[in-house]
Amino acid sequence: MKPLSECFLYGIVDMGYVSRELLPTITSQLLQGGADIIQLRAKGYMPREVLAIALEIAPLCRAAGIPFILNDHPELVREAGADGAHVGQDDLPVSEARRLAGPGAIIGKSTHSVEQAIAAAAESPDYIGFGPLFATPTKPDYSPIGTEQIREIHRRLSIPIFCIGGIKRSNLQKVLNEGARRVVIVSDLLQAEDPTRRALDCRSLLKIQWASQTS
Ligand code: TZP
Ligand code: MG
Repeated sequence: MKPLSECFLYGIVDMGYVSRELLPTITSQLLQGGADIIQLRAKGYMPREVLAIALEIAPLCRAAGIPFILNDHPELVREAGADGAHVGQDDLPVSEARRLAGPGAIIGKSTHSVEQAIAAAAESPDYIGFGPLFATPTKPDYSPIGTEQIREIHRRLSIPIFCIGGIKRSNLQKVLNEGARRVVIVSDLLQAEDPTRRALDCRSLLKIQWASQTS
C-alpha cells in the first residue's frame, strides 16, 4: 500500500454528492486519475449501511494499492477491509479511534485552526486535515480559515497535512503557492464532467510542486 508520505491528492467519495449505485464507478475514476488516498464519507448513514458500502469500495482501493479511509466509524475499519478512519474535533480521541481500528490502521484528524492542529498533533494522528480554507457547500456550517496560516502550520508540524475545503482545480495553484503540499478535493472531483481527467490535472500540479520542493 502506498505510504502516506507519498500521498498528495486525497479524494473523498461523499454520499452527499454521489448516489450509492455510482459510488464504485466514481471511486474507480478517482483511482484512475491518480488519487493517492480515498475516504468514504457517508454522513447520516447507519453503521450497517456504511459497512455494506465500504465493502464495495475497499477492494477497489486495495487493488490500486491505495489507502482506504472511513470517515468516522473506526470500529468498522477491520470488518470493512479499510485501512483507517478519520475523526473530527467532536469525535473520539485519536487514541481511542486507534484502539478500535486495530494495529497498523491509519488515523487522521480534522483541524480548523493552527491551535487545533497543534493540539491534534499531540494526539499523534497519522495525518491531519487543515481547513476549510475556503467556504464550501460540502461543510456549510464552518467558517473558512483562509490560506495565510498554511506556511506556519507546515513549519510547526512534521506529520502530513492535507489542506481541505473549497479547493478546486481552478484555485489549486494558488493554494500550492501559499505553501500547501497535500490537498483533499471533494466536490470539484465528484462534480467534474470527467472526474478522472480532473484528478489527473490536479495530481500533475501537485506533482510539479512536490518535485520542485524536493529537488
Ligand atoms: N472538512 C473540512 S472542509 C470539508 C471537510 C470534509 C469539505 C471539503 O469539500 P470540498 O467540496 O472539497 O470543498
Ligand atoms: Mg466525524
